[in-house]
Amino acid sequence: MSTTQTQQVTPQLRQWIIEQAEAGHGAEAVVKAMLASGWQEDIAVDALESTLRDHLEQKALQQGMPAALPVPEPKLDESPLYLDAGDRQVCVLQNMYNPRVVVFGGLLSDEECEALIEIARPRLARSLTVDTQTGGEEVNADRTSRGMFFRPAENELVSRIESRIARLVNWPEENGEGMQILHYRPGTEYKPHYDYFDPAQPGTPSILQRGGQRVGTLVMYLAEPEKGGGTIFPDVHLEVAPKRGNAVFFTYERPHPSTRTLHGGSPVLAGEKWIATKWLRERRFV
Ligand code: PD2
Ligand code: ZN
Repeated sequence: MSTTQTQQVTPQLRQWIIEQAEAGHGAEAVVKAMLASGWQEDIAVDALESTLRDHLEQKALQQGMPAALPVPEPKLDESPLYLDAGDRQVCVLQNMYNPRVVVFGGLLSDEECEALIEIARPRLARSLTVDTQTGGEEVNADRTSRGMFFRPAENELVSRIESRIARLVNWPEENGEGMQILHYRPGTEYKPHYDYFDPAQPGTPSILQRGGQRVGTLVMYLAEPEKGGGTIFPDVHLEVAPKRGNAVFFTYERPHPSTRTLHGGSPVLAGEKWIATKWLRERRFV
């Protein structure tokens, strides 16, 4: 076949790809076999990725899992060291695919971190979590920090950071919940949890009316403790250091533990930890 013509991916080819994967052949071997049969590389790779993604999704639905949703995604396909976030170049320190976790360096300047803390400080109260029974808010023993929420675009600083985040992770600014600031003193923590809303809980439908599911979380470190206070992902034994100006970003394409996004703020042992959290929804947050 001439390489200028578009090669058509047939149902037979898709079936063959699934059979290869089920027989335990890795992606590289399958693409190599396709190239040897005359397939163009970009078409072979696309066919492999889309076929296996659709196949896995069908299996997930058959097993009763919630459907996968589109998620925010930084542009990391060519492994750049820096990403252009509009008004700032942000460093990519770590990139993990399962769970989907990216650690950013230098997302915020020291001045921005300090200014967020100073504006938030007089407005702090004991942190609440969403009560999934009712959709309201409650004090939770698993979350001993103090916190406050900014309204979306509440001031110039918050608005600037929200635009930067939207550009960094390619997700509409209007889908973001108001930024939350949390302050942890020694002994306080946020025990491991998922950030998505559990579809089985009775309060979830009313929460979802405000913009659908949460699909991503960005935790930005504003002040670093001397010891402790890392963000942990127990399923994969990952701990992200709470370094000022850095941030950990993770996404969850379905509200299900298979995303391996169980995470927590480990106890602060010395010093004070301040973070800003930005949760991203499927749709415009209202
Ligand atoms: O403070 C943290 O590291 C942390 C851990 C888990 C924050 C959140 N979750 C959150 O704000 O959702
Ligand atoms: Zn969380």
